[in-house]
Formats: sequence, C-alpha cells, structure tokens
Amino acid sequence: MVFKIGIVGKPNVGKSTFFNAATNSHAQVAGYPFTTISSNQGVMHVRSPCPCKEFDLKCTPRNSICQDGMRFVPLDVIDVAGLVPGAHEGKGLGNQFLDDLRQADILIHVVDASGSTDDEGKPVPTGTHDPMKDIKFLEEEIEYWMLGIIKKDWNRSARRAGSEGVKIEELLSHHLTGLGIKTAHIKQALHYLPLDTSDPSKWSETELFQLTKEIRGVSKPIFLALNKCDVAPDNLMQKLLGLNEGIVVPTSAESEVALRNASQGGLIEYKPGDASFKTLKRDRLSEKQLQALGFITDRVLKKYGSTGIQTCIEKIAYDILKLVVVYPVEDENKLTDKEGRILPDAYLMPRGSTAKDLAYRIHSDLGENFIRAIDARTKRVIGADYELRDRDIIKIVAGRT
Ligand SMILES: Nc1nc2c(ncn2[C@@H]2O[C@H](COP(=O)(O)OP(=O)(O)OP(=O)(O)O)[C@@H](O)[C@H]2O)c(=O)[nH]1
Ligand SMILES: [Mg+2]
Repeated sequence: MVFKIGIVGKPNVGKSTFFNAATNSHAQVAGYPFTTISSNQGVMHVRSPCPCKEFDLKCTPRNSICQDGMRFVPLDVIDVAGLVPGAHEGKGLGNQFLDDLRQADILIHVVDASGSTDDEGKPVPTGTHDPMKDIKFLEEEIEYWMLGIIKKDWNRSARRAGSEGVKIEELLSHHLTGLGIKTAHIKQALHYLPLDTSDPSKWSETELFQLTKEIRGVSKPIFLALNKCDVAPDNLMQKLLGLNEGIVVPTSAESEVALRNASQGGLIEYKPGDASFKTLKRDRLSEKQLQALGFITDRVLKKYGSTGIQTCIEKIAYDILKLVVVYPVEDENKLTDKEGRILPDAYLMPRGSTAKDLAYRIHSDLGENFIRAIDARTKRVIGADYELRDRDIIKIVAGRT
C-alpha cells in the first residue's frame, strides 16, 4: 500500500508554499485567496540512514536520493485548493476539492499561525484573526462532507443492519470505500462510542455525527503545521503550541523554499531539516539576500530549531503512520538489482508489513508467485509472514512470473 499525505487549510495560508518546500516544485503561490484551483501532486522525502555506510559501498539510488549517507525516501503528497467555512455546502470552490481528499491517508492542516488572514483567507493585520477558529472549522468541514456521504443511503443501510443482521461496519465501509475508509477504521471508531449497533436506525442525528467524527479521526488524522511562524506573534504561537491536538509543529514554508533555492544556487550549504546553514559565496549575495538569510536565522532556525517542514513530514511518517524503510534487492550478496545498481530502491511500508507485502509492493506478479525471501544482512531465509523491520534489505525469491 502506498501512503498519500493531503495538504489542507483555508486559502492563503501557505499550502502551496509548503508543498513547494517539501517537494522542490514550483506550484503557483500568491498573497491572495484561491491561487490554487486544481490540486498539485508531488513527492516529498523522509530521511533515513542509508545502509551504504554500514556496508562501505557507494550506492546508486533509483527511486530515492542519498546525500552523505542519508537516504531521502519518497512519500506522495497532494496540495488541494483552499477550503472555507461552508465548503461542504458548495461555498468557496466547494465540494469538488474535498473530493481530492479521498485519496489522502493523513492530512496536514496548514494553519496561518500569524493570524494575518481572515476566514476566507483575505489579508488582515497580523494577530487579528484567531487561528483556533480555523482549526475547528476545517475539522468540521471535512466531517460534514463525510456525513453527507454517509447520509446518502443511510435509511436503507440502517434498516438492513437492524432487520437483516448485516454488520453496520460492513455497510458503512462499503459506502465509504471511495474515501479510503476500511471496515477496521469503522470498527475502531465504534469501539469508542456507546452506540447500540444492533439497530442503527435508532441512532439520532447527533450520534451519527459523533460516529462520523470518530471515523474521520481514525481514517484521516489531522496534523497541524503552524505556518508563517517567522511572523507569528509569540502569544498566538504559545497558545497554539499548547493545544492538545495530537502533533503540532511550527513551520515556515517560505523560509524552507528560500533556503532550498539558495542551496541549489550554490550560495549556501543547507540540507532539508538542518538547524543551520553555511554561507558559501558571501560576495555573490546581495544586501537584501543577506538580510533575508539573517531574518531566517533569527526568526526561524534559532527560535524553532528548523523550518519545521522536514520535522512535520518525518513525524507523520515515523510517529503517526509508523512506517519502516525497506530496501529490496535482486542479489543479496552485492545488494544490487538486475542492472547492478547498488541499493537502488527504498520503500516506506507500514509497520507490521510482511515479506510478502513487500513482494506485492514491488510487483503484483512477485507477490502472487512469492516462494521465500532472504534477509541480506544475515543471509537467512525468511517466510511470507516475516515482519519487516526498519532498514531491512530483502531479496524476494519468486516462481516464474
Ligand atoms: N511570512 C510567511 N509567509 C508565507 C509563508 N508561507 C507562505 N507564505 C505566503 O503566504 C501567501 C500564500 O501562499 P500560498 O502558498 O499561495 O497559499 P495557499 O494556502 O496555497 O493559498 P490558496 O492556493 O489560495 O489556497 C504567499 O504570499 C506566501 O508567500 C511563511 O512561512 N511565512
Ligand atoms: Mg495554493
């Protein structure tokens, strides 16, 4: 299974800037609402120490990047249009963009922590809009959208669950499958609620909404990126950081874009996620550029430890989704693929995935004809049910495909 992260938020908060920073892309960015009207798809990377150092090899990555022994492993991301209160009823750019979220397994809510944009994303003086309002409305918009989908055929489903004894989680997951929601998600959500599952037709509107909220929470958890931290007033930032809302990270997407650009231009030495940078060509930097770099150092790097973009992505991958990095190889001795590339691919897999899951991830034929696998570190044969560990290097042995 391939994970996808969705970037959401009201207009003009920096979603596309975050997307550009995370993916090295050039999606359109501007200081007014609804700059993005159709979604941007891209790939961002999480860091993991590459086994090339351990084996004293020079690797030749194909699907990923290796810099000084640090592997940058790809993860899909989608940047959608801004959502405004009432989007589920068609306000702003409406429902069509909520539909882009179907494919997302987890959402990064980019919040304007500087309080300089109103409900619709129009610029207002810094600190005059309460970002807490945005956190609440966005969750609700997504939940009302889901509720709308559940309610479409609810009466019939509820009756069937009551009279025909079909499990409500089966009926609901059938209904919500297009949103990537599975029976297990619904079971988990029901586990937290005191609802009588033998006759769902008796559930009140409020109870159905409570269930929708729980389903949203388990199937599309929301992670907060407190963006524009470079210009956010301290009191607002403190309030937001104190939130008991799961994982919350201060970010400055604009600073990350500037640092990546300066690094690509050979002006500074900087790797995504670093706490500082080294100026390389001082004489080629204009007074304005020097000032901007000074601002980023003082207002972002020294204050928050990094621009937050890489932290955000990695916390999601490792702490929330609990992914592990796995390296499939064709030759378990040389650690190469058929073309002789050393440690060519690195895949992010959910913790608990097996050797057979890895085979399917590489190719469905390989999964169907799986015979056994070999752990390249120990050279031991492992079975289909072997649970993959982080940084495993695995050879899959399959029958004729
Ligand atoms: N100060 C500051 N400004 C930022 C930051 N990130 C983005 N911005 C600015 O915020 C404005 C909006 O950025 P976008 O990335 O276009 O915002 P968006 O959320 O994608 O907007 P829509 O597509 O219209 O929904 C631009 O002027 C950016 O330069 C940041 O970290 N700090
Ligand atoms: Mg945008």
